[in-house]
Amino acid sequence: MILIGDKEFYKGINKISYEGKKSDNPLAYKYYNPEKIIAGKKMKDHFKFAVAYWHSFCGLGSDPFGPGTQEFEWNKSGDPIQRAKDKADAAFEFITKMGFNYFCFHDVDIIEEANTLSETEKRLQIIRDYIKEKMRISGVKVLWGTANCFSNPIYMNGAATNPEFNIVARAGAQIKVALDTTIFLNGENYVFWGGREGYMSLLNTKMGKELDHMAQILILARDYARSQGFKGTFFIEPKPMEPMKHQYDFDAAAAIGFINKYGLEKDFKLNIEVNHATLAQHSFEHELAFAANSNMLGSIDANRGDYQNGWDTDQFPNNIYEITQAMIILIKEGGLMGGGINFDAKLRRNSTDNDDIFHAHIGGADVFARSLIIADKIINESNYVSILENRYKSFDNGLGKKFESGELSLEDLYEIAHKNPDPKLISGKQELIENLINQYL
Ligand code: XUL
Ligand code: CO
Repeated sequence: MILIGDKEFYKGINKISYEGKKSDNPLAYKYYNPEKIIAGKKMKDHFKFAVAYWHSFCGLGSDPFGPGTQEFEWNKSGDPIQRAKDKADAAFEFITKMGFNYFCFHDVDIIEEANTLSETEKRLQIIRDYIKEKMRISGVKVLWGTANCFSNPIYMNGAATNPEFNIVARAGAQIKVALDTTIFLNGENYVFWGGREGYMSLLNTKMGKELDHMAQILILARDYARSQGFKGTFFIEPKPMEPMKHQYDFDAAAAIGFINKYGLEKDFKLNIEVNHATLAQHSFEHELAFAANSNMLGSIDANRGDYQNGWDTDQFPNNIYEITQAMIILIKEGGLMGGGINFDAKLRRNSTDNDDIFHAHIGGADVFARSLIIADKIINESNYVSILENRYKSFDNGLGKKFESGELSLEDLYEIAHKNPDPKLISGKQELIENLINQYL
């Protein structure tokens, strides 16, 4: 098997390389230089950029008002197995032309679901062999795998949280096969996004029971995967709504509360997605900081939302201000715990040329690279870190330090407050810091 055979899908597009910011070649990286070292690590190791199989090779661009607009060459065969192989050919051609090392997939992205569970499993066993060989030749790896337990109409009332046991069992079966597939492909991590794990109306919902069931499925999945030798991390991907009105993994705070309540904290971290954060009325950096503070910053689904509407538009990232703030957190945290940057983003419905998907990913990679460089400068060359440290310096020694280490009682605070009846008001310097960040953009 050769990687790009007679069927070259992205004709006329060569491997994308780094040409620097003076280049006017739209099919070149201006900032993403995989081997360049920033903050002690190669760029490619900071990011571990991954292509999302579902958006880039499956999604045809349909919306509630009309069908898809993409005409993928790899969708033409009448045989589902051949279609899946052609799709894998296109995927590996694209990923290697981008110079990326990873992809992420749902079970039903790499092969179309058949009419029965067992037929789908048979199909998966064929395509996983085919994909594994392509991985071997190209060196491309799986950042994470997952089960799509939300598209099939059988999950309309939920998967793990379905009120009917037989459907919960079906979700369990599907997750088992998705884990088998991920492990077979040496997947580094495994994701749970609970698209239908939530409810439309509380009137027909026993919330506590559903949460217990969701945890039970995660426990079973973890124990099974570990028994099969899986060493990677499990990620929960929070999202507040869409498709359900209320989703249980609303945001990082809710997911962390859930993980801790059910004792899953050793095996589970978070996969934070930009547009999910903004749907939850948070900023991306808020969600990253919240996850990081609980030692749960596992991975990132990179995209962006739209400031003028309230749904998951999954646009490619292009907001340098937003991503710079994220990169400040990433550098300070020393990176992601096992994960990487997965472009969970899709082209607009009217972006239908062969090269559009390249422009989209080049732009995304360059925004992350440029933001990383800026964040590193802000941390090392500006006085940003010292301004922040200085704000909390009253806890570095003396009574503040004693408070932090639990040596003061509430009565002690009472005494201290009475000895200092007039504490100084200290400016937060927000505008100064905002200007400082802008100076480096
Ligand atoms: C949905 C979403 C999913 C997950 C994987 O909004 O982000 O694609 O990333 O199921
Ligand atoms: Co996602």
